[in-house]
Amino acid sequence: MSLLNLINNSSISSEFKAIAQKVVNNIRITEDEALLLYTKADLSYLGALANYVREEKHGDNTFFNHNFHIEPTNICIYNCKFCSYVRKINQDGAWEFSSEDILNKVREFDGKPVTEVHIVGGVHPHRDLHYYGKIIAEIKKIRPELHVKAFTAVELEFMIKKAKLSLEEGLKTLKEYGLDSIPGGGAEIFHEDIRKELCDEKASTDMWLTIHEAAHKVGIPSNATILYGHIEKYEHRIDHLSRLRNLQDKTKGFNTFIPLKYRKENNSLSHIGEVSAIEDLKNYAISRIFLDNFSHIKAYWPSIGRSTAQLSLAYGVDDIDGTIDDTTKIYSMAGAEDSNPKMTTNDLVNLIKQVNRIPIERDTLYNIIKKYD
Ligand code: V47
Ligand code: SF4
Repeated sequence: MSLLNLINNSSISSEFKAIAQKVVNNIRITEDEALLLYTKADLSYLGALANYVREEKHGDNTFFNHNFHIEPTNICIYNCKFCSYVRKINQDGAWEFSSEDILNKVREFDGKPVTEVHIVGGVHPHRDLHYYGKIIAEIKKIRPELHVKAFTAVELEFMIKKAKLSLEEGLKTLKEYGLDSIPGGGAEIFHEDIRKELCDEKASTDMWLTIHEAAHKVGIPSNATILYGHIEKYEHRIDHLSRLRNLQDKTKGFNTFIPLKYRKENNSLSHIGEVSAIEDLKNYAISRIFLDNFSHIKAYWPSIGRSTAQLSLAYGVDDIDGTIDDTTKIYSMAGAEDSNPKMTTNDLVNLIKQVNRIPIERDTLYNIIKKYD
């Protein structure tokens, strides 16, 4: 259904017509309206509205990149309840790669057309900013043009503090070592009541937002995430979106928003189960409608599976991340569909073309590398 039909459709209530009217007129929706969307709107209505916003911003263009992940360690001082990945030093299943192991992982991609390395891991008690900074500098020597997107705000807070620098000094120093951007992890849920329940020990909401604001100030762009589908309520998701929308108004430093569905295997929240694919689509759509100042909404396919990622392209999503090349364990350990997440360029292009969208290979900052039409 087109958006105009939707607005004129007599079976749609006046409150939903008013929201659609606002979206068409480029007027931002309120938190109360977002709550109405979460609690009362049909999925078909949400899809039409989110797709309108997506097509106004990007037409049929659908982005992906050639990337790989390095997870230097799963040793972490924290104990987030949703985490399936964390281990303590000497515990079974713990790993830590040496600097040389990490550099060898980069060398494995010699001659392959990757444009980005995504580096995140646990918060290791003995590693500071200079340890990781020097590794980034070595990566840049091996492959100067490779974009280094590294370290969640949670890792950054710890490594900067350990090096006894202020946030701004720490971020500037990492930039000098070669850090190009910051991924969106560690955001989880900003609402303090829920954050306290899930991950009380690690960087607070204010710290996460302060680090991203400071990064934007020193010229380091970043991403943002939400971890949804566990103990939070819709009000908490809206509060999260609202805090991100406010910061983006201030800095314009976020590239993309990535909703991450809670996956239940091998962690201490397993008993609560997972939300449905319908809930995933609804959440993508409302994120797209609410975050009017974010250019991109990304469905990270290793976290939700290829089918839902493909469906999400009709619910506001315009980006499905990258080839990954079987280099991340965060989601396979938490029970996601792909135990060895990896897609070839052909797989990604076909997945996008099958739903009549135009695949675009991008770099991390959304410069177009190749259009597959
Ligand atoms: O912060 C951990 C999440 C995040 C589980 O910026 C879980 O481009 C679901 O942030 N179920 C790290 N999620 C991954 C991340 C990310 C991924 C892809 C792209 C980008 C980007 C960022 O993973 C953590 C946490 O929110 N996570 N455990 C779990 N059981
Ligand atoms: Fe550590 Fe990150 Fe797992 Fe939390 S989510 S325990 S910070 S690795």
